[in-house]
Amino acid sequence: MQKFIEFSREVKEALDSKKPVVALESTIISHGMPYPENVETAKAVEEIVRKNGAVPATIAIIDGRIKIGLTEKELEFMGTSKEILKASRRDLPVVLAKGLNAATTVSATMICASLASIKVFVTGGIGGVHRGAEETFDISADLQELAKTDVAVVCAGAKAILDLPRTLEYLETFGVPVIGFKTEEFPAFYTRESGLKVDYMVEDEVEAARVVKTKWDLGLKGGVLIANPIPEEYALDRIYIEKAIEEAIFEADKRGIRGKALTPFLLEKIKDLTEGKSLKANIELVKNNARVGAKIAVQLNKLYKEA
Ligand code: PSU
Ligand code: MN
Repeated sequence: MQKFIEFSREVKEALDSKKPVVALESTIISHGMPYPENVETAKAVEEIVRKNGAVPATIAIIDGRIKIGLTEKELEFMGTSKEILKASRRDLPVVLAKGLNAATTVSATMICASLASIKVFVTGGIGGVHRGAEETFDISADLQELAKTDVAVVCAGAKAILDLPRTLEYLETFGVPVIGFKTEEFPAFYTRESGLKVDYMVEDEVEAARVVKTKWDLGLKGGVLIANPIPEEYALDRIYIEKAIEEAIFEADKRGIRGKALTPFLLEKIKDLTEGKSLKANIELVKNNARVGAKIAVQLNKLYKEA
C-alpha cells in the first residue's frame, strides 16, 4: 500500500510522533474556486489548522502518486494547471496506474486519509443527492464513502445546490451520524439554516471527538458527518442565494452539463451570478471548518492517547 503514498516531511513527522493531523481535499482548489483565491485559501486554511494545534495534510494525486501534504509549489500547481482531473473513488486506480494528476474529492480524500491513518478531514460542503436525481441518478460518491470509510468529516453541510432532504435520507439509510456542531439545524453551506434538523447537536469539540471515537470503538464502519454552519457575518440571504442556484441549475440543464462536471459548473456560475459573494462565503466557511476540525482532531488525539 505504502508504495502509492508519499508524505510531506511535516505530515510524516506528525504521524510518526502521533500528533493530531487534519486532512484537506484538493478538488476545492482545482475545481471549486478560481485562481488565485483557491491557492490563497488553501494556504490560509493550512495556517488555521496549525494555529489550532494540528498539522494540515492537503491531499492530491501528482504524477500518479498519492501526496499527503503538499509543498507550496504543489499547491500552486494544483491551483493553476488546467490538466488536473477530478478523482473520486472510482478514478483512483486509473489515475495512479496511468501516472496522472488529479484533485481528490471528498470521497477520494477520505480513502487516502484513511490509508494514511488520518482520522479527521475538513472540507467546505460534501457532495450529495442532486436535485432531480430521480431522473438523472446523480448521487455523489461522497455519500457512499461516508457510509464505509472511517474518517470524520467536518463541513458546512451539503452544498445548497443539492437536494438536502434526500441527502439526509440517504445518510440515514447508510447509517452515517449527522451531528450539528453547536446547531440543531443542518446548515446549507451558504446559509446557517436549511429548515432541516440534524439528528444530534454537540456542544463542543470534546463531545464531537467522543462521538467519533465511540462509533469506531463499537466497531461500526464509516464516517461521522460534523456539520458546522457558516459564521453569521458571512452567511448569504437564503432567498437571494436560492435564486442564483435555480438559475445556475437551469443553465446547466440547458447546456446538458452532467456527471462530474456539474458541481464545478454550478459553483462557478453561482459565483458569477452573485458577483463573487458566494465565493467569499465559500472561503470563510472553509476557514471556519478548519478551526473546528483542528480542535476536534486535537481532542480525538487526546482520547486515543488516554485509551
Ligand atoms: N466543497 C466545496 N467546493 C467543492 C467541493 C466541495 O466547498 O468544490 C467538491 C468536493 O470535492 C466534493 C465534490 O467531493 O465537490 C462533489 O462533487 P460531485 O457532486 O461530482 O460528487
Ligand atoms: Mn455526480
